[in-house]
Amino acid sequence: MARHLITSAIPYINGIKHLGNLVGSQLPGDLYARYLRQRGHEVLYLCATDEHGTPAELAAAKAGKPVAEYCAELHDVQAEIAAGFRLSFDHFGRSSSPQNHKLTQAFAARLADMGLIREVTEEQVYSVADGRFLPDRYIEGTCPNCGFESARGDQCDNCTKQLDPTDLINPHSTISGSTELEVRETKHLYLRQSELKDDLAKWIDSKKDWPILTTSIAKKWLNDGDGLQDRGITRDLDWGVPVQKGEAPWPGMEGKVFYVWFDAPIEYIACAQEWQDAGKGSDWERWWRTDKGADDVTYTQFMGKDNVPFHTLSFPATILGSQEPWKLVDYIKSFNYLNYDGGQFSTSRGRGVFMDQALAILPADYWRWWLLSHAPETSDAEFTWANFQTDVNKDLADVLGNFVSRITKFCRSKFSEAVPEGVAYGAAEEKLIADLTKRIRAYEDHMDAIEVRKAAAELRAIWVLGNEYLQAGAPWTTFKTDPDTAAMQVRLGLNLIRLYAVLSAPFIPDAAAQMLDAMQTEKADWPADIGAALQTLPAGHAFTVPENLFRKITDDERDDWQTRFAGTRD
Ligand code: B3M
Ligand code: ZN
Repeated sequence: MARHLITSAIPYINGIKHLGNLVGSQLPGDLYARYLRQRGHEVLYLCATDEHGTPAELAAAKAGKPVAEYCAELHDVQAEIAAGFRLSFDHFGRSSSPQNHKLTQAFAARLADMGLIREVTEEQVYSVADGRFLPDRYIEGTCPNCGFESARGDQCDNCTKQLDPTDLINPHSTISGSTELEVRETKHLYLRQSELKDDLAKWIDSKKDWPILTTSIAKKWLNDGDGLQDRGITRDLDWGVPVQKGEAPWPGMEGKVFYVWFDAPIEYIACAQEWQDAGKGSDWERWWRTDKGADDVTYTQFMGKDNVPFHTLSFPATILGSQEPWKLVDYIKSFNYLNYDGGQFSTSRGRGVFMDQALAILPADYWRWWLLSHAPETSDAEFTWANFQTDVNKDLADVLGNFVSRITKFCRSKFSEAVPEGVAYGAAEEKLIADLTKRIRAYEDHMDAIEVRKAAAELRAIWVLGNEYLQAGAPWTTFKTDPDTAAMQVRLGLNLIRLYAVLSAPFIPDAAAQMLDAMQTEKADWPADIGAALQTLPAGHAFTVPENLFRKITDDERDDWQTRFAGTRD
């Protein structure tokens, strides 16, 4: 029994995430958490909404709501959708929580005490009418490059040129529309990451087992120099964690907040406090403080590749710089991108399938299975409706669903809705048990190594073994001449359904629960001895025939969905 802390990158609050976001962080985190719990480990699986920063403010403004209200609402929306996908977070927190405010301010104070924060005076655009400094994207004007009239202070959306606010022609504030803008001096806090470069390099070098995707990004940023420049950790925004030195004011920093990427990873820790404060657990420090027992914890993070620099360099810099006994991550599982039908998912253009839409058209398991079995691990992957239809129909309906339905229906019609006895398992069954054992051990190895696609392929192969056994044993034929052997084959098949439920639960939890339910058993312990596992349901044990475990996706549905999700949501 080991203890596992697991976090998935915390999704931005500004809207519902698409399937590409889901498969790169939350879904594989959930897969791993479910698997480890089933194996008997103690797991704390945390996620939250990432609620600060300009995107949150902008989205709230667009929705015409105060930002706090907007975030509270969207948090609940995201929590409900996560539940719909059966994401088994022990807590789904909020980076805007009081716990995170306090902890973020405490980290900043500590880093300042360690001499790792310096104050930098910068020039920034100030809006007299709004009475505030404006972040780059709150300034719009005409692009000096292409003449586009709504170019933002950081970039022109028309010609993609990176801009400085002072490059814009006729700049104005997007808050008030005012053109009364001045360049004024303002102070910001910088985290002296460069001081920590050697410590970080040593730490990253010690991680021999990390995925290449993770270490290659980490090392690129570490060695290019870019990644480890001192980093501004404050912003001129209203919404965020107010810049304070712990509980004390920070002179000169009035009205500023911490940069969203400073407080967001700290939420991984604060989330454990929220979990405890919500009455869901106790002793959060046991998970996070190496002086309070977290030495025994294995900590695994899940994220898309764009988040890797922040988790391999920035957040570890916060932790290492504090010289306090916080738990550092042990393993970072990162993912490439999932593309959508010949292009990219696009939140702004509503291109692709978003989490709420996915659940509205099919149950969570269909998505979970397809997404996980096509997880973009070694390269980017692509979602196409044709592939989704083919694979879901084949794997879930033809292979797993068909196996369950054939055995249960055959038993009901030829015997009864109870496990028949028949003869003892013979040579064919021993062979099947040996094949299953080999594959199940390989499946465990892939799951332990978080090789998601390989694990899915192995699970599929485990399902196929059952169908091959049935095909070869053909109980419907055997029954005519040797009903006792047919009965034994069916007994094995029914036990195999139970075993499949146990093994498949991390991928398709609802179908697995339905299968266990149909087999009228709660015996779901992970199989040690496969032969013994296939004797779990004794002769006479009652079961029911599960209705519609999986249905097939029709060609009409496929075509309809393809058109429906091609773009421009709303
Ligand atoms: N919210 C980016 C993202 O959702 C960011 C992750 C924060 S993890 C601390 O991709
Ligand atoms: Zn332009």
